[in-house]
Amino acid sequence: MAMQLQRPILIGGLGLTASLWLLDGLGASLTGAGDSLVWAIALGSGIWWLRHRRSPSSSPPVPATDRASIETAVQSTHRLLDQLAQDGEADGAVAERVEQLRSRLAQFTTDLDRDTLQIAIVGEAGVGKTAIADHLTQAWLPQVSWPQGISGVTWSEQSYSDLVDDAQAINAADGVLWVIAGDLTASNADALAACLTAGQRVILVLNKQDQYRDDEQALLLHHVRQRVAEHLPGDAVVAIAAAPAPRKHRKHGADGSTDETWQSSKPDLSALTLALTALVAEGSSLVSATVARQVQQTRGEILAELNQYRRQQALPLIEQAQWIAAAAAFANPVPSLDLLATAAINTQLVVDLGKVYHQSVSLDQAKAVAGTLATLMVQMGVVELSTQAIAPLLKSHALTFAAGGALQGISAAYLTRLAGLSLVDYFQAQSLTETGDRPPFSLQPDALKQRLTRVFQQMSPVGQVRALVEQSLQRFAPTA
Ligand SMILES: Nc1nc2c(ncn2[C@@H]2O[C@H](COP(=O)(O)OP(=O)(O)O)[C@@H](O)[C@H]2O)c(=O)[nH]1
Ligand SMILES: [Mg+2]
Repeated sequence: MAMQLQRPILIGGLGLTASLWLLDGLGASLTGAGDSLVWAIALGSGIWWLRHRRSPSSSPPVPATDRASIETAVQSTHRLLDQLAQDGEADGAVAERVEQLRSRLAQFTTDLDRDTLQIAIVGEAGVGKTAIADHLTQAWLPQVSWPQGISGVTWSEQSYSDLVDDAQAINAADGVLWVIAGDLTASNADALAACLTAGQRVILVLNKQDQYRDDEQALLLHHVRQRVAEHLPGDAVVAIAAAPAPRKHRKHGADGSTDETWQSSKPDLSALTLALTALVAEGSSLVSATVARQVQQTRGEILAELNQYRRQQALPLIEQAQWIAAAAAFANPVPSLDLLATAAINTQLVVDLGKVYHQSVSLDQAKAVAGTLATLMVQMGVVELSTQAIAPLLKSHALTFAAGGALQGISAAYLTRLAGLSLVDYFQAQSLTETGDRPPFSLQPDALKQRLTRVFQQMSPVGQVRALVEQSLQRFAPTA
């Protein structure tokens, strides 16, 4: 199979065909200097895609924390919730969830007047969380002078895995004591960074310092401070010993005998209490920052649920259109593959998907969207690339029916699905703005191209293409 590089090549697309060749052992047919360059690019783009896909999505900015901003955010989150309630009207589970989220939102407003600070003590098992809480309760709490509006502190001990399982619990804390007993592990560092970028106030506590020699202690503290310097000032990283182990003392007698005794060592939490006192002095502003974060997090949850719910409504529409396009191309193979792009994108699908996202798209607008999608697909070389991906999978299928029709039918299904999922992405971004308002539909070719590129990358892995081929063959292969 010779590769034709006539059209601008989409990054990731070559990765797709290359990985399919690899899988089906067709790479052997590639020879010559030109081809090895293609291979290098193909593999490179595939790797680029993998990396790109793994990079975390940019985190939202830390929200404003004054009362007025928080109340505005709560209002707009209620409006977003209205949309979820409206869409899921007929769905009991959605209605129940909406009520749950409503009462959570109402609670946030009351929470603004909370006068007890909540401090989470987070860390792996055995790092000394309980020892720290006990010591602070006994030795520090009684002598704190509380700022205005605050009258106490409650501790909550959180295991490290709570962070992953229950972000809400950690998010509810006004301050976090993040406890480690050695160097910061990679997974610990990731979770800590997530906590900090969410705007959480953290004191990083290096406990069990009695287990190190003085010079090691200094080195470790310096090292950890450097690692988190981007997020945390030096005085928010403290070294302590909450419950130091007893030390062995040897006394040498005049007669040459030795006498060993165990002496208890005093806990040293002075660096921690200093940092904690400074944190607590910030008073009620810590509480409002927490509420602002919680509102933002809830908003994100609602948005995700709304999008998921709408996607559930959209997918059957796409599948229906996909099989209609496939059946038509099976029965009547079009001569040029480029035409597939035009044939595959159904204007009715554009209108119907618009409805799911509360966007009223006129038939003329739908035609324009379909036309733009088709042009983009041809320009991006998606049509050839997908056909090149599908063809070898068909060959390996020892099926006797006409390969031409099958190839075009499956390509039509693939392209319709690609177009449909890109539209879902596009409508999703268009229909939800920060204020919760619904802007009228407008066609933005650049944004559409971005979505198309992304969805094409997502649909490229060989497993995905293979699944579609299997599904198509099951539907359309003549049964013996
Ligand atoms: N050597 C030493 N041991 C400590 C220190 N802090 C706590 N420990 C011990 O570590 C063990 C676990 O402590 P604990 O507070 O229960 O940890 P948690 O699981 O994080 O709550 C206990 O045996 C503590 O006595 C410390 O500073 N130095
Ligand atoms: Mg404990």
